[in-house]
Amino acid sequence: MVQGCENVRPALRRAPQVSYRWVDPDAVLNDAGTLAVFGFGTGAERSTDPRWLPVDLEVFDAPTPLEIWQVDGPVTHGRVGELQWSSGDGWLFAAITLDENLHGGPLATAASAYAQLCDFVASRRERHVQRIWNYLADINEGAGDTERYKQFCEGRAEGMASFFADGFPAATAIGHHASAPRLQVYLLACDEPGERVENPRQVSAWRYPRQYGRTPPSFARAMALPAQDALAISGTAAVVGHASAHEDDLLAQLDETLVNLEALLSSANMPAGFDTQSPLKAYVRHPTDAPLVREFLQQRLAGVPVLVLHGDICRSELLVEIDGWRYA
Ligand code: 3EB
Repeated sequence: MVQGCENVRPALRRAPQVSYRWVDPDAVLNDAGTLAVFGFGTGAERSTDPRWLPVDLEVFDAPTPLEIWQVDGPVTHGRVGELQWSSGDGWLFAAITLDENLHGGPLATAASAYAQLCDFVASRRERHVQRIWNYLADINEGAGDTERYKQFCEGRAEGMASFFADGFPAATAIGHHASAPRLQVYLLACDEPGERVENPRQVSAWRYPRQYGRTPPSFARAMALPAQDALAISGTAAVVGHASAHEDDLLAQLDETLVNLEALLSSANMPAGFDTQSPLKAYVRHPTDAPLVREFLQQRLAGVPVLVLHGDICRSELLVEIDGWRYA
């Protein structure tokens, strides 16, 4: 009998547990296994811990919960240059917050953020990026190819260079309303690859036609994490094919978004629907729409934890976008 090591595979990593909790950030940061803690809006507390990230998006609910990522086992953390990071059990959190005024506009800032993040991840054992979040100011400012989101897309592609030649991670890109033009990018990576998932109802974003910009958006619709025990779902809106559907119709856009989310679950062989363990975020363009979005989600996704945030979607005709997690 031939004994080889070719069949020996490392144990696949259990997905980080993502939850929203109304707790004291310092207490959570003291818990073993805390990989990252997110606060939202201008009221968010400050901490120098590299696992703490105050996100520039306001929440429509009070009191505002924290978002917490937990892994099995001890976590180490640090800062390198403008980056903050933490790692544990084969998982890596890394984040960068850059002021556009110091980097020369949305394109150059995105290029710098992505170059720094990719350089850092390349130096790590956890080099398989699963999921990225991008928050930038005034995302729909500017016309045509000069729209800030399109400039961001060009800078992102430039900064990534060939790092994602095998395929893009899942992502979200949302506009914030903070007073400073900050770009925040944060990611989750693993020491094992995940599996990219596309939505058969939608043209893959990196194949969008020219009308959406010179550089198509660099993201997959979802990522099945290495152990296939969780699906990381990208920002999902009322896009069918490559076109925006139901212009100016909030409820129809919400309906279409849920159809897209279900199509993704099915495409990933995940059980249909969302449950109490599947935290989602809804990004709402107009604050006056927030109560209606909340009511719709309470009816259609009863019991599902949904954080409703004030965020602009990268196409100005889209009023709402949803992202999040589905655990198997
Ligand atoms: C869309 O489906 C909506 O640029 O990273 C969703 C998720 C969208 C991620 C990104 C953009 C991004 O095209 C927009």
